[in-house]
Amino acid sequence: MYKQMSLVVLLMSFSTLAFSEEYIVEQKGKVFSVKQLSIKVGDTVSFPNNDPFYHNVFSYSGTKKFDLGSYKKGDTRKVTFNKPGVIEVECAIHPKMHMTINVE
Ligand SMILES: [Cu+2]
Repeated sequence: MYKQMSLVVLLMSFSTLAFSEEYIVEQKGKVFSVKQLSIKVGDTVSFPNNDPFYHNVFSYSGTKKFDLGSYKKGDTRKVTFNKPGVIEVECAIHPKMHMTINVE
């Protein structure tokens, strides 16, 4: 009986983790597929490159600094956001590429 109860507790903690979501922001035609994205703390954003040339997604935002490096068509890199705030996302290769992520 005791063993069954601890199993239930374990399953519940796993299902809490499953609430974090993954979003996709495509890079195509030298733009991000969305200009603005609202997500929750713990969510992940995937940035697939669907252009026939390299992109380099990065952010200088204090809430979440990252640099995914340059990567080619068909590749994707991910970022998990663990703090609330506003994150400006840019591309190091194409200065006009820009989007904002709101982490709540
Ligand atoms: Cu780019």
